Amino acid sequence: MVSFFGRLTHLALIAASALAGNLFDSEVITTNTCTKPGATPTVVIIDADMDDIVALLYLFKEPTVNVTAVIVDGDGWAHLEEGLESVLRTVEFSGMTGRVQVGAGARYNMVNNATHGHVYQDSVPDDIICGRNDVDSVLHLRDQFLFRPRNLYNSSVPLEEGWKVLQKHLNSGSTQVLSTGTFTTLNLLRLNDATTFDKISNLVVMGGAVHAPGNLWSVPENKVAEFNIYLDPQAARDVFASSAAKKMKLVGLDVTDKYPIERSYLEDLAKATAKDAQFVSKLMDVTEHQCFPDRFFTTFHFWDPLAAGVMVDPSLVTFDTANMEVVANTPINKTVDGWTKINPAGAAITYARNITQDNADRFAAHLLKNLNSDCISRVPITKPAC
Ligand SMILES: [Ca+2]
Repeated sequence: MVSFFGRLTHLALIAASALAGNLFDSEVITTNTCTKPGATPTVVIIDADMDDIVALLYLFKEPTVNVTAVIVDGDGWAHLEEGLESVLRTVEFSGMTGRVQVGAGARYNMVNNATHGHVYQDSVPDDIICGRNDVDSVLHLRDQFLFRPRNLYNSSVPLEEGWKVLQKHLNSGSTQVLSTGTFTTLNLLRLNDATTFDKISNLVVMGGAVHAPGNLWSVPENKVAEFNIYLDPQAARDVFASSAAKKMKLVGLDVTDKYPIERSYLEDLAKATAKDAQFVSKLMDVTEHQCFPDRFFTTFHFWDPLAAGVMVDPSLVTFDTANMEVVANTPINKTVDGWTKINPAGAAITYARNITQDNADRFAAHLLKNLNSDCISRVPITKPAC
């Protein structure tokens, strides 16, 4: 455990690199005209890590996607209430307040729900630099979304339960789902209302490692699992084996590992004029220098934004299909649980197998184009003189 003094040191270190100033020096009226008629209504399920926020900023400016709801699960990289606060602010920052419903997903995965334990969820360290406590506030950059810190979660009406929000939106026509967090909310809907769950027409998931090695750096005995699957492997196992299997496209480490971020890209982000791009530029600056010093370009990837990009344009990647299962043992077996394992007895799952450099460049350009689009206007509120 890190001492309180150590914790302060972490915060100071991160805050020191975030002294680039606020994005706004006054209150603003934000108007989003990005979504075009005919855009596909879509529900997004996230765990409010920093790349989830980048994916949301990208999608809120994507003309072909109409995000109607965002559900935050609290068994991933941010605590539930803090993740919800981050998303509520991101929605406001993007001018989507009143157009996007935010749902309060699960606090615990399927194993921990009854006991309030920490099995699997303890793979996300709380108290290290850029651990859960820092992700909670989007690496302490959240208060720069707007001039003043807000407290939207505590001041808003109670949020509806995540799986019920998913249920409602599937029943009102939003049948495309992007999942960039755990599988808990998806599985809760499957358990509570299989008929509505079956209405999902396109499920794009950032998750899994079919041929690539896993990425559980905090669980060194496990070399095969990817975080989103490992954090609730029982839920993932059951969704993979369900009616959703034939509608699912996995965008996992097999392709995200092949899409490195380049220095020149960060330089282009830093030169961008839209506030959204400037925010992501600051976020990447902190991520590079505080979270992954000396190894950012080999370790950090735009995992969730790429999955969002593949939902927008599936031609970015080549797909393959394999029969697979998600390994989830009782009692748990940390060395293999969460593995998206090829198994002839498993369901046929479509997964992104490869991405060419040309297509990686094409997505990088599209991500920057969206983030730097001027389709969100922010007009300062002029206050009457006293
Ligand atoms: Ca995520």
